[in-house]
Formats: sequence, structure tokens, C-alpha cells
Amino acid sequence: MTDPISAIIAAEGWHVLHLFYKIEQGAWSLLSPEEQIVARTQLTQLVADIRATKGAQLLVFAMVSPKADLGFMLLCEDLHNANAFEKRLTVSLGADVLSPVFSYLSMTEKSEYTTSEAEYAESLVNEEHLAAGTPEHEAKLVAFRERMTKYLKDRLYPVLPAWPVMCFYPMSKRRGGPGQNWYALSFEERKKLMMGHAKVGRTWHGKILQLITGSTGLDDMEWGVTLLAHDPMDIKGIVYEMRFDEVSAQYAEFGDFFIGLQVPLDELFRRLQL
Ligand code: 76R
Repeated sequence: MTDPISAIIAAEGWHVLHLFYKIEQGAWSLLSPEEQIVARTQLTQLVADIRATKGAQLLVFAMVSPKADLGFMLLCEDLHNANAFEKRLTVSLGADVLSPVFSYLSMTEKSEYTTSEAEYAESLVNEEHLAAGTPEHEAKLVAFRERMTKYLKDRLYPVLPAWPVMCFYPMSKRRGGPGQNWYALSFEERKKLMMGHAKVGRTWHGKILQLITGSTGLDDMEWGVTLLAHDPMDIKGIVYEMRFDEVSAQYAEFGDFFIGLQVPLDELFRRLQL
């Protein structure tokens, strides 16, 4: 059957849902062993269906600490798919087994502060003394375009790797009194500050994969921060170091932090005693 509802596809970027649940062991224990097999099969099949859907990605986490037991990060091109998959994931293990404790809706986005081609071309002339139109200047521009194409793809349409440790938290930029309102700063000031932030961030390349997703108008805070790492010490390290960076020190406000581990489904079921 063809879907009569037209897809909701943003002009740019994917929809992202972070979904965290507690397992209600009471509800689970009411299921017979046969029903429990059906429930596990249902979730396994749904995960496979989502992963086979064009423009959809799903990461599954065993959540650390009793804040949550099970987590999903769902990325979908079509908001209808995100919505429908979310509803199915929530009931996939049977009625009342998964009890939502936290969810967050955001969208992948490119940065407002990215260097434009015109700015880069100007910096080649002024800082690297490569006159416009020369082969050296042209070659640098070609390399710049290639870098930008990859950068935009990574930010808007990321393919998230299976790095085991995931940290998620929502954050906003402060709108406090004088000198404490990010949104009252000029674009130039914000850009300068963000360049400092990016410089600190880049020193974590290879250890931390950050995905910043925007949520103004979509959820309670302004961005979702998803960090993937191999070593939890790098999560602790980057978040600590960022606290000293002016952008975070002066302007950042944070929501709750969640830590999850990417594990295969069979291990997840074992660990959650399902
Ligand atoms: O776009 C890029 O990837 C390169 C430059 C860059 C931007 C524009 C960048 C780099 N970030 C950008 C934007 Mn970031 N980032 C955070 C946090 O805990 C905290 O104090 C803050 C949470 C971390 C840990 C982090 C890491 N970043 C943003 C934005 C949007 C702001 C806006 O538009 O006003 C937020 C909210 C934000 C928050 N950042 C990096 C990192 C890392 C590791 C990098 C380097 C990425 C790399 O080059 O590998």
C-alpha cells in the first residue's frame, strides 16, 4: 500500500529524536516466556526495518546509571517516519514495558559561522598573498570547495559511527542581563567567539565526534549535543575543557546529561534482563 501522506522533508537537514526509557520490570514479568520472545522479536524487527529505511538511521544504547535503561537516537529525513518510528519503538516491547523518561527533538544543521568562499578567497589574498586568478589561488579554492562539501555533508547528513560511548545533553546560549546575552552580541563577536570554540574542539579530533543539532522552536533548549567517544575520559575531558572556553564559560546553559553505550541488541536484551 502506498502511503497517502506526503513526506515532511526539510529544505536542509534531518530530524533527530533522542529517546530514553526505563524498563518497567513489573510489566515485563507479567508477560509469558512466549510473549517475551514475541516482544524481543518485534523490537529486533523494528530496528532492522528502520535501518533499512532510506534516509533513516538508528543508534541503540544501553544507558548507564538508573536515569534511563534503554536509549535510541533516531535520525530521519522524513518527520512522519521519525514520528511513526518513535511511536512504534515505545510500544515495541509490549504495553507499559518501556516508560519514557526523556526525549529530545532537534534537527541537523550547518553552522551560521562557517567561512564563506568569498571570505576564504579574501583571506588568500590578504593573509597568504596569493593574488586572485593565479593558479595557486585557484587550487586553494578547489580544495576549499571539496572540504566544504564534505563538512556540510557531515553536519547535515551524518553517518554516525559505532563508537561505544555516547553522551547527550541539551544546551542553550544564555539570554541574561547586560554582557550575558549571546543573542545581543553582534554577528562578528559571535563568530570570533565560535572560532575560539572550534579551535578547542578540533584538538579533540579523532577522540570525540560531536554532532550539534538545533532545536530552537522544536524543544525546550536550543541545541542537542551528541558526543561519541571510545573513552569516557575524553567525554569528561572535553566537557571540562569547554567550560573554560569563553562561549561555554560565559554563555552556556545545560540540561541533564545522559551516557549510553552502543551495544548489539542481543547484548542489550541480556543486560536489561529482557
Ligand atoms: O562546525 C564544525 O564542526 C566546526 C566548528 C564548530 C562549530 C560551528 C564546532 C566545533 N562547534 C560548533 C558549533 Mn561545537 N561543541 C559544543 C559542545 O559542553 C559544552 O561546553 C558545549 C557543548 C561541545 C563539547 C562541542 C564540541 N558547538 C557548536 C554549537 C552551535 C552554536 C551556535 O551556532 O551558536 C554548539 C551549541 C556547540 C557545542 N565543537 C567543535 C566541539 C568539537 C569537538 C568541535 C570540533 C569538531 C571537529 O572539527 O572535529
